[in-house]
Amino acid sequence: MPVTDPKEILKGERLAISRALTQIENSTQEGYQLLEELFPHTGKAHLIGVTGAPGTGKSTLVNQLAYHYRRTEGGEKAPRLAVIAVDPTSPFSGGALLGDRVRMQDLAGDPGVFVRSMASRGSLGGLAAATANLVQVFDAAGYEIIIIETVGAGQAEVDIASLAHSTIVVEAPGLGDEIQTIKAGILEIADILVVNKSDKPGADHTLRALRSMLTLSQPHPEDIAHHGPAQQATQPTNDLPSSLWSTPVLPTISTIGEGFPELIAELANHLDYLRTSGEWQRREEKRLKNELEMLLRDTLRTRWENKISATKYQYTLDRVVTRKLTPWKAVQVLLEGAGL
Ligand SMILES: Nc1nc2c(ncn2[C@@H]2O[C@H](COP(=O)(O)OP(=O)(O)OP(=O)(O)O)[C@@H](O)[C@H]2O)c(=O)[nH]1
Ligand SMILES: [Mg+2]
Repeated sequence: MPVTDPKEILKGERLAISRALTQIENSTQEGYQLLEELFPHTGKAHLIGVTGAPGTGKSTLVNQLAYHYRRTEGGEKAPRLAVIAVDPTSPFSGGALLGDRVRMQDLAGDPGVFVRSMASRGSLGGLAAATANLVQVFDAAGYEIIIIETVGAGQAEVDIASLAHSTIVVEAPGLGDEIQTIKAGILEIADILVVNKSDKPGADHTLRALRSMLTLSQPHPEDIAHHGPAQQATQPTNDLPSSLWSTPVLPTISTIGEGFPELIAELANHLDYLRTSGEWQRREEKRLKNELEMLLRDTLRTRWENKISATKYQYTLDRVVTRKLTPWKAVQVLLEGAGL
C-alpha cells in the first residue's frame, strides 16, 4: 500500500497530489504504484499544449488563459485547471511577471488551479514520458483542463505536443523576413496559432504572413469536398478529419489579457471539432500508442544496459572504429544473449 492514498488524489486533495507528483518525478516505486492505481481514472481532461520559441510570452499567456478560464466560465462551473511548465527558462511565477498583479494574485490563491514546474534535465526516462505521467495524476484528480507549456521547436516539443489534444503555437511579432525560417514542423503541430505581443510593431505583418502560410499549406474545405473520394482512395482515412480543421491565427496581448475570450472560444471550437469528427478518439489512440512505445523503448534500453558489460561495449565500439566490425554486426553482437 503506497504511503500516499490514491483515494485522496482522486478526491483532488492538493497535498496528496503534490506528494504523488514528487514520487513520480523521482521515479520511486511508490510513484509507479500510484500511476497503476490512477490510470483507470484518466482520459477525461482536455489536454492543451502551449509551445513556441523562448520569450514569446508563453508563461504569461498560460497565466492569462488560466485566469480567463476560471473567471469567464465563471462561478461553480469554472473548470479546475492544472498547468505543467516543462523546463521553464524563466521561472513560472504564478503572476510576478505580469503587469496586472492583482488579477494574478487571484489565480495564485485559487484552489481550482494547480501549477507545477518540471525540470527536463536529468529526466532519463524521456521528457515526454515524464510529462505524460504528471498529466495522468491531474487527469485522475479531476482537473478538467491541463495546460502543458514547453519551450522551443525541437523534437522534444513535438513529442510533448503529441500528448495534447489541442496545441497552441505561440509566435511574436518582429519575425519579418525570418518568418520563412519557422520550422514547418512547428506549424504542422499547431491547432491554434497565436501571435502574442500584438501591442508590438509588426504584429499585423506577422498575422498576415502566418495566415497566408497556413492557407498555402492547408487544403481548402471546398477542395476536399470536390476531391474527397479521390483523396480517400490515396490517403489513410484517419488522416482526413484533421484536414477539416483550419488552424485559426489569433492576436493576443498577454500582459493585459487581450484576445483571451477569443482564444478560449477557439479552444472550445477545437474541442467540439475533436469530439464530433472522431478525431478525439484518433488522438487518444495515437497518444497512448506513443506513450506505450516510449515506455517500451525505455524499458528495453534499461534492461539491455543492465545486461551489457561496459568492457564488452567498449571493445565492440573499438572494433567498429577500427573498421574490424560493421555497426550492423556490432548490434548483433551487443544484443546477443541479452535475452530481451
Ligand atoms: N509587450 C508585451 N510583452 C509581453 C507580452 N506577453 C509577454 N510579454 C513579456 O515577454 C517576456 C517573456 O514572457 P514569458 O511569459 O516569460 O515568455 P515565455 O515564452 O514563457 O519564456 P520562456 O519560458 O523563457 O521561453 C516578459 O517580460 C513578459 O512580460 C505581450 O503580450 N506584450
Ligand atoms: Mg515560460
